[in-house]
Amino acid sequence: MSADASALFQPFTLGDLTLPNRLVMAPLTRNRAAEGDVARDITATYYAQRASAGLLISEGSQISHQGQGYLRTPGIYTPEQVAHWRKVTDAVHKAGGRIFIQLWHVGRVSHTSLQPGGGAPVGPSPLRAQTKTFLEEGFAEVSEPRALELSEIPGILRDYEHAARNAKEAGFDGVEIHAANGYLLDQFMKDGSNHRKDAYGGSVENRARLTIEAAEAVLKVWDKGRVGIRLSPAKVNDAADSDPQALFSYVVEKLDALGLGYIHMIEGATQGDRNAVNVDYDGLRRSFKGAYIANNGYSRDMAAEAVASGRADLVAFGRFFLANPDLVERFRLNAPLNEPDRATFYGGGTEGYTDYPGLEKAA
Ligand code: 8OZ
Repeated sequence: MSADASALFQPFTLGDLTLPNRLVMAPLTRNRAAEGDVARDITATYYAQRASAGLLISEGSQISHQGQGYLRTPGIYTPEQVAHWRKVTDAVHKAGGRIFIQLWHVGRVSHTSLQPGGGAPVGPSPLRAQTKTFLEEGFAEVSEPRALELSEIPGILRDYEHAARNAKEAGFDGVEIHAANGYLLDQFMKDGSNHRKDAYGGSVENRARLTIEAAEAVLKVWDKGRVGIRLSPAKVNDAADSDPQALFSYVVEKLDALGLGYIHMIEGATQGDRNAVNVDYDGLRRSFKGAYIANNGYSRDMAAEAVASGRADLVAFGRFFLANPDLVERFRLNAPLNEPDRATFYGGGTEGYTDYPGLEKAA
């Protein structure tokens, strides 16, 4: 017998939005954008199929050409990208859903072939990430980055603001700032990847500065209830911090002072061990007055327990939503789930994207 999961189907008030249930679709990179890094029509279908989620969070979408690190990820910095995203948000709204866009700058996790003018990717320090990216030829080592000049930082903040404005024009319901998983903002926050000696390096306050300023840039455009942020205190690749508890206690306190709508917490190692690093997530949650979205390896019953006990307001699911467009209904019925097909996660077309069957078809 499974646990009572009724807590997952109670509505939740996020700022001025009413979410019909506690299930969030996590941001998922799918590498299916068309020429110009615009969302395709199949992407509108894909998100609309999943519109019964309490909230959809889009795949990471680069805020600038420089912010791109993988082939065929969508952008949110050109008029064409805005126009194509508009088709996605219209389809989701028509299907009764709500969708936030995830604003992404990869920082050093990129390749010269994806960068403007074939230049080096940028990061806090000239330290190469121990990770791979995805190019036309398949997986490849990321390129050696160069350290951002202090004088370049205002331009990056303008890119966040510009992308946030575009997101509004594209019809999104809000934005999520990607400050997790070893990308630009996470690289600045963690002392393993940030060796700077200026106002953006050294102390916790300095390392957190870019993340807080990016949030402030987005808040020039959006009401605070419509802005969330994704964090991953645990080690991801080599963007690790020597004291994640101290770092993220400070970061969450500052985000709380800004009044953001939610923090979206990857508990433990991304796509890995939930207990990878000893971080007091409950403590971080308690120091934040907005909503708490829990993520990473939750089952239906774990999610129900987390929401019923008040440990989380919402729970985000990646692979379950990827493979089950009607995940909400399946959880309600405690029905079996489709298995995600790893071979079609990154790149391709409709296969493994819009062709996962709903319950009645599967039956
Ligand atoms: C998988 C492949 C490429 C990018 C993340 C945006 O980890 C990603 C990502 C995941 O946040």
